[in-house]
Amino acid sequence: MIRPERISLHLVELPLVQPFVTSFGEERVRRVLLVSMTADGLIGWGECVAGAGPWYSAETVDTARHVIGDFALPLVRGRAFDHPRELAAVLAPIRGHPMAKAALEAALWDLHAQAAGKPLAQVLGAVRTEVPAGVSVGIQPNIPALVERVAAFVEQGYQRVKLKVKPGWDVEPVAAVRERFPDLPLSVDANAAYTLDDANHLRKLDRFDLLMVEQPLPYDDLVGHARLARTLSTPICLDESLSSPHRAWEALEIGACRIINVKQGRLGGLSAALAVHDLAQGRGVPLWCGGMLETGIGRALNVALAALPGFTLPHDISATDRYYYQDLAVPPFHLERGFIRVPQGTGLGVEMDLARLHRFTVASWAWQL
Ligand code: OSB
Ligand code: MG
Repeated sequence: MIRPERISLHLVELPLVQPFVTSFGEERVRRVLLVSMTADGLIGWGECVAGAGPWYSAETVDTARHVIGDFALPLVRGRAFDHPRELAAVLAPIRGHPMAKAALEAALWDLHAQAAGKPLAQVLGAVRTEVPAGVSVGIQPNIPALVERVAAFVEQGYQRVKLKVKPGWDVEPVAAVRERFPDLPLSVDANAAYTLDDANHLRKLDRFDLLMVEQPLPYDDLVGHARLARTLSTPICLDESLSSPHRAWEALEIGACRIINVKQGRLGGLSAALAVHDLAQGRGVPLWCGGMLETGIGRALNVALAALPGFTLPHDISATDRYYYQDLAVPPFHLERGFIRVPQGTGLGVEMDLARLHRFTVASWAWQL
């Protein structure tokens, strides 16, 4: 039984090693909200994956703070939880805001696993001790710079490279990387930058033997993806469109995707991610764990999730030094022969470095429950 006693939010600004450019914008500093929850002498940590602006999805760091502080907290106050999966029902009166909800649920899972004296991965049902690492490469200033970046990641041992694409930065950069690395497991992610009118253009990607094309069309266009899927030989993977387990079910039912990018934040929490895992496993749909430039707290949670049996493709889970000079959590995640090791300590299995948290925090809030 977990009875949360105190919840704090920490707004942090952590400089990225490299600017990260996608079809929806450029990020140089990860502005990120962390949640700590205390119960019975333990501290659980959760990371909210919302971005600084509403570009990936409608949520932002500030909407998450508002929804957690003003609406979720009153619903949680005075409650005790036998299991973290109970939280979703408590927060159900709040429409939307999956990332805000997921951050609270994450802290509860950390507490739950710590109280059980087990690693989170084991509590979730992990079957792996390490997970295959992929890397997501942002849009670069020019093609030689891209090929050089990809070469450096391949050299480090990443098992799959995902290239961010957008109209005007697609066929040529992909062709250049494919020419240099004929056998590299390669995918592209458009972050919703195309429409169905671009179907003929997108078909040009079929010649590069890509593992998948991720979220080519707008987030709310499942039918468009199903139509596009009928004209592409490259499998479609959905990210932004899959905002809940039910949405994932709909997408599979109508043939809008053949592969699923699982992000617990986008889906509304780890319990929702587990539901998608079971749905996909039952249908033989391959899964991989996406990323949102998490700090070590969110990364530890993703690594634990990716250790489940249904996760069979390399993830957007990279080594800490690919994102941050100094992470908030210790120890950092390293690449070992192209894999990231699943933490074996209790709970998340990483420790928040409180001095660093303090150094990078720009605002904080706390509530006694
Ligand atoms: O679409 O997968 C995405 C980062 C921020 C927002 C959306 C996405 C991404 C990435 C980075 O691709 C994945 C990572 O954390 O390594
Ligand atoms: Mg994506």
